[in-house]
Amino acid sequence: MDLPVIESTSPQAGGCSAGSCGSSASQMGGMSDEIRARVQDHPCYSEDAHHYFARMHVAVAPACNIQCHYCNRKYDCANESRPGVVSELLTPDQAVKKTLAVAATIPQMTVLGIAGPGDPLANPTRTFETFRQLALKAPDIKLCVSTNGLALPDHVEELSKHNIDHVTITINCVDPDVGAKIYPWIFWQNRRIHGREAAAILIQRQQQGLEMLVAKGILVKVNSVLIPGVNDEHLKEVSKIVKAKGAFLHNVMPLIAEAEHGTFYGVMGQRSPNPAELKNLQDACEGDMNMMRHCRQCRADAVGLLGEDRGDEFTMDKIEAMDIDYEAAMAVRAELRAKVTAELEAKRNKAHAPAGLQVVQFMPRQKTPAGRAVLMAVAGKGGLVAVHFGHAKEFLVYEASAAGAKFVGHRKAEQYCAGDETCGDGESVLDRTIKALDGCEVVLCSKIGFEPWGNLEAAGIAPNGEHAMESIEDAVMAVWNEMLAAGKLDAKPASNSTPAKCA
Ligand code: CLF
Ligand code: SF4
Repeated sequence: MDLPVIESTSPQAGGCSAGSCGSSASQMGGMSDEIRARVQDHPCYSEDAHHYFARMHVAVAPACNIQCHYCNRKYDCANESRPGVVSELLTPDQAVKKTLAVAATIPQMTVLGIAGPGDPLANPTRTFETFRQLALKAPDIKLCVSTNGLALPDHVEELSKHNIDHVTITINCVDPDVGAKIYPWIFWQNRRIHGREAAAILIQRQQQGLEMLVAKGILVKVNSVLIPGVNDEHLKEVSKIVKAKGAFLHNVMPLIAEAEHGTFYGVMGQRSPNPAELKNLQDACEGDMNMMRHCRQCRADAVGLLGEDRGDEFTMDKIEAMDIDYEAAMAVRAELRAKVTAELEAKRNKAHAPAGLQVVQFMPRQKTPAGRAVLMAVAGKGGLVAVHFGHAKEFLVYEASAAGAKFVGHRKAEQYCAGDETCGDGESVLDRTIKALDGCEVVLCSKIGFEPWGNLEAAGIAPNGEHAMESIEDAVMAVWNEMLAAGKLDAKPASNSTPAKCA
């Protein structure tokens, strides 16, 4: 079978009601009240929400109907996860019990997703039995699913019946020649199909599924894995096409390829993109599409806020011993939702206040030059500068400029205070953290020790502990305004190896 290459028709057309902007405030500001209500407590669909609300995944879907070169069956689905074995494969009954237990313990948990470890729609009986039970027993939890799309057109009707409002499709290409370099085979209509023909079928099914979901009014997020030299340039075209067809959000994620994972790409030495390459591509796609930049490439059994996995607290043996009062948990969750909704509304109103009201806080009083953009890393939690440098497992990266503070990604780190072991090549945990912050000129944290302070300065990164417990965006802009006033933003950064724009 030879299916045609899909071409972009009208990049600006389509049903996505949101404006094209990656920053959280404008993302939320550009959408209708109806859409806002549907995403404002979903941590993946709303950047604001991910500071407040948690998601969990239940690993009920072991099989897959395709092979991706970045996947090893022993590891979680790379569509929605970082590599790492799924601790426990669950039956639908166990998954429901686990969901109720987590919801009773973590009132911020508002979304239940099925994202592997294989493809949820290649395991429809297990997936839909889980959703069916949860729709009855936990009606206040949003249901979410992630799929490679091959079986999607066969299940759109069923998805809509279970009130599943959010679907993610992983679309890495719209050209079968590119697809043949990513997917060695698919299993479709009872036969294994290889190469370009396989990729063409997969692409056609993904696009058909996307159109069908949009026609049903289901919010579709598209995930794409950025594979340098394979689909990097091509993803701009993917972004235009999925936007034109009505996808709500595009999430470009970096390929994770390590030889020890045993994946084809890992073994063949296919490299992963660096943070600058990822950001540049996200920026290039942003003109046409809402971009998600806060994805943490979760495990298929992740539990908790994005970037904070609490899965170990909810193994089946621990759950069996729990006393679950779900009704009480529902009441607590409803209260929390109302509180956070009010907080987000206030934040949004502040972001969209008339320019004159914002000048004092955000905008420099000088006319021109406005000062260059600066990347700042923040050890943050819950939207605040709240984490000790040595305790940070990740840093949130913001781009500060005259236009405001824009979240552009995150960098993983090891906890420096958990023990500064030096590995074989003489590199310490602190060295690796500093390397991970490449391109950032400032680090904001609640506290920092003497040694890391000195090492960061030596690397050309200014440590800053003066804004502890302040709102991240306010703190970032305060530091940027200080740099502007001190004349530090006229020239290029002094010694840090990568320029501020990550390019
Ligand atoms: Fe899970 Fe995915 Fe639903 Fe979110 S994750 S099924 S949409 S509830 Fe979120 Fe995790 Fe990124 Fe996925 S941060 S990997 S985008
Ligand atoms: Fe692996 Fe997911 Fe690809 Fe299937 S769709 S091969 S589980 S990454």
